[in-house]
Amino acid sequence: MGAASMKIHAYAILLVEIGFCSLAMAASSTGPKNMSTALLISVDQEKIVVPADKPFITLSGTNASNTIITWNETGEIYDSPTVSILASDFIGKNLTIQNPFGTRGKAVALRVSGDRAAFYSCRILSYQDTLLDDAGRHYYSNCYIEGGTDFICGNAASLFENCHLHSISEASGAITAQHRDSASENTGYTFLGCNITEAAVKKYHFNIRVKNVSRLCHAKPIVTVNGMFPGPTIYVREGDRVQVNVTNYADYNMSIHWHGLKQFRNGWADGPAFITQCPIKTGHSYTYDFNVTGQRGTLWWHAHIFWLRATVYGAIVIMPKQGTLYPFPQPNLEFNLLLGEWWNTDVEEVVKQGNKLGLPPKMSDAHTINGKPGPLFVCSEKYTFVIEVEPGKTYLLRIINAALNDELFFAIAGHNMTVVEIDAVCTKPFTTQAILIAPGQTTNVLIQANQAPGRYFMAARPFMDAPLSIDNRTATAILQYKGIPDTILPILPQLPVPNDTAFALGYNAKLRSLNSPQFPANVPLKVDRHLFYTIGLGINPLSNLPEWNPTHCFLKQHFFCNAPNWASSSSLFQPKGCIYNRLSRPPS
Ligand SMILES: *[C@@H]1O[C@H](CO)[C@@H](O)[C@H](O)[C@H]1NC(C)=O
Ligand SMILES: *[C@@H]1O[C@H](CO)[C@@H](O)[C@H](O)[C@H]1NC(C)=O
Ligand SMILES: *[C@@H]1O[C@H](CO)[C@@H](O)[C@H](O)[C@H]1NC(C)=O
Ligand SMILES: *[C@@H]1O[C@H](CO)[C@@H](O)[C@H](O)[C@H]1NC(C)=O
Ligand SMILES: *[C@@H]1O[C@H](CO)[C@@H](O)[C@H](O)[C@H]1NC(C)=O
Ligand SMILES: *[C@@H]1O[C@H](CO)[C@@H](O)[C@H](O)[C@H]1NC(C)=O
Ligand SMILES: *[C@@H]1O[C@H](CO)[C@@H](O)[C@H](O)[C@H]1NC(C)=O
Ligand SMILES: *[C@@H]1O[C@H](CO)[C@@H](O)[C@H](O)[C@H]1NC(C)=O
Ligand SMILES: *[C@@H]1O[C@H](CO)[C@@H](O)[C@H](O)[C@H]1NC(C)=O
Ligand SMILES: *[C@@H]1O[C@H](CO)[C@@H](O)[C@H](O)[C@H]1NC(C)=O
Ligand SMILES: *[C@@H]1O[C@H](CO)[C@@H](O)[C@H](O)[C@H]1NC(C)=O
Ligand SMILES: CC(=O)N[C@H]1CO[C@H](CO)[C@@H](O)[C@@H]1O
Repeated sequence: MGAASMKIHAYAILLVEIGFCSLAMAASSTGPKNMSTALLISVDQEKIVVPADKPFITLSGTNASNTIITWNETGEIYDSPTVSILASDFIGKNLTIQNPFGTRGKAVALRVSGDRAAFYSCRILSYQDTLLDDAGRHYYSNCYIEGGTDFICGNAASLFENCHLHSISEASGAITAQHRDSASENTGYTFLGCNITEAAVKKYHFNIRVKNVSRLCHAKPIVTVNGMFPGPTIYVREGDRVQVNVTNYADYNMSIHWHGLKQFRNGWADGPAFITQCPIKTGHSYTYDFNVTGQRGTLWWHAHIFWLRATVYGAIVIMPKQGTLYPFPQPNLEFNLLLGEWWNTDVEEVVKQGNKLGLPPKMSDAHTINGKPGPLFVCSEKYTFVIEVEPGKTYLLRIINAALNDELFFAIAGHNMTVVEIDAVCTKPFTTQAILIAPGQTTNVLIQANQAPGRYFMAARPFMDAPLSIDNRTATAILQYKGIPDTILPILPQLPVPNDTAFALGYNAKLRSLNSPQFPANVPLKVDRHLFYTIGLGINPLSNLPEWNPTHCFLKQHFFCNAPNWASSSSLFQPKGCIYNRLSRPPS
């Protein structure tokens, strides 16, 4: 029978024989008018339509696991359904209805457009627009509905009771897309006692592309992932497997590092170019494949070659395992805040220039919050990042320091923060007016929208207590209470002064792992072997090493000292008798 679609022509006892394509329909003209129960055993390669003039039909399988109606088609939502119910008073029982087309387009499995339809113990499977719950009043009981995006859509008025909604989204696809036009329409979806679960394999596509971006009145081409700056967020759950297919369309060879993620016996997915892998050449792809094991919280990813991480970075959000709550008050909503740095000129040129002179690279032209410097900078007002909050609610901010070099203070005017997690490790919560965050570090804080509704600046500025010039201007974003007009001037927070060493030490001293029964700090207590390392950092000219012979300071280059012979603690910057190894030789 193949491509033919099957219409139900009469009140019928529908007898579907076991086996492919053999479909016998016994019309029962003598059967009771309102009762038409089909015993459906298996339908493969058939589309089923119950037309509008055939109400009171029941399709019933013995067991949804082996009563499968399947049809593979993509296209407009009214064309592709495997099963279309246009009649009223339809009942479906113990059926699997699926459209296996996959991820690349709309593919409806079940369309329900008749009034008073009910489905019991059914499985409805596809990816996009799985269940077109189109029009009428419907009831779904104990059904399993699977899809990737908008997988329950339409404008019906439906009750889903004790159903299981399973997302197989490859990124962050919506479960429902109810599309009533106005709030006065009496349609909508109600979910009662339903579960939501998601696939354990999360797939992402990262396309490395060059894009022109403008900040501080300067436009320049930057390297991005999927044209986004910052790049896309990786959402996973603890225990998930992640596959990120990185395809490089830029003129740089490239690799991506999953910062802070534990790669147990899986070094080839870690990302540092020339260390665990060859960089991905222009025009090539590489799929990073890793499991998220024993970690939950915020981490991030970034390019791991040259200085491309200046623009190639994004957040990794690891949710706790299904059914597990955060070990702190559940936030109403959460936001990612990625702190970064912007140079008006090409970042690779900045590094090359610095190396040529034996100097640290030229300082950045601005710090940024989610790629934006904020309205205290030229040409930046309309690009400011804003989060909208509602009074009385709790928010989780996932703060990531993606700046290349600077430790940053961060604060929100009028609002305290409760630190609950650092680098995907839960901490003993403490409240603070400002945080300090090192490059590469992440910090999760809770905030309460408990102040007079208004607009408040969130601000970041470096901490630097050595006599070095740094980009010390303040990047800002705005925390805005709902309904407050954009014309209200925000209030700036009081950040610690740039050389506030006391604040920095005091803040770091407060960091303690949560160490609860649920999130224990599993520190090995038995030491097998003691190792003693010292690390020195030289800022003085080293005349005995002529190959470098720098006349300026060395800070920001790395020197390891493997024969410790410190004269005294006061000579912190003058380790004597050491052998220096330059770790990060700049690309020549
Ligand atoms: C058929 O169903 C309709 C609507 O529920 C009802 O009014 C009618 O009495 C039923 N007829 C029979 C024969 O059951
Ligand atoms: C349904 O069918 C599946 C697969 O054949 C079988 O494993 C399961 O036990 C059946 N369930 C019931 C309740 O018969
Ligand atoms: C569905 O059809 C598409 C072509 O339209 C094909 O690429 C795909 O492999 C088919 N999927 C299955 C599961 O048959
Ligand atoms: C929801 O999940 C719980 C716990 O995993 C399970 O006991 C329950 O049967 C599930 N309910 C549905 C409707 O899937
Ligand atoms: C960026 O802008 C320059 C000059 O306007 C243009 O030549 C170039 O093609 C643009 N690049 C991209 C990737 O859009
Ligand atoms: C990764 O994506 C590229 C470009 O879309 C594709 O050619 C390649 O087959 C993909 N690799 C894998 C392993 O899916
Ligand atoms: C990329 O790597 C290849 C060899 O692996 C090299 O030939 C090429 O010059 C590199 N491209 C850039 C832009 O560095
Ligand atoms: C991830 O876990 C799955 C399931 O346990 C396993 O099959 C796979 O090999 C693991 N992958 C890696 C990269 O460890
Ligand atoms: C913030 O914390 C400080 C110190 O604990 C406290 O004095 C202040 O009242 C708090 N402010 C708000 C808005 O909760
Ligand atoms: C910021 O740095 C400049 C020099 O780069 C210095 O003149 C200025 O005083 C600094 N501002 C603050 C607040 O430290
Ligand atoms: C911090 O900087 C200010 C000037 O910017 C200076 O007056 C003060 O002495 C510095 N404090 C410390 C502890 O270095
Ligand atoms: C085998 C199976 O899943 N049977 C189900 C058929 O549907 C009824 C509800 O209508 C369930 O109670 C059965 O468990």
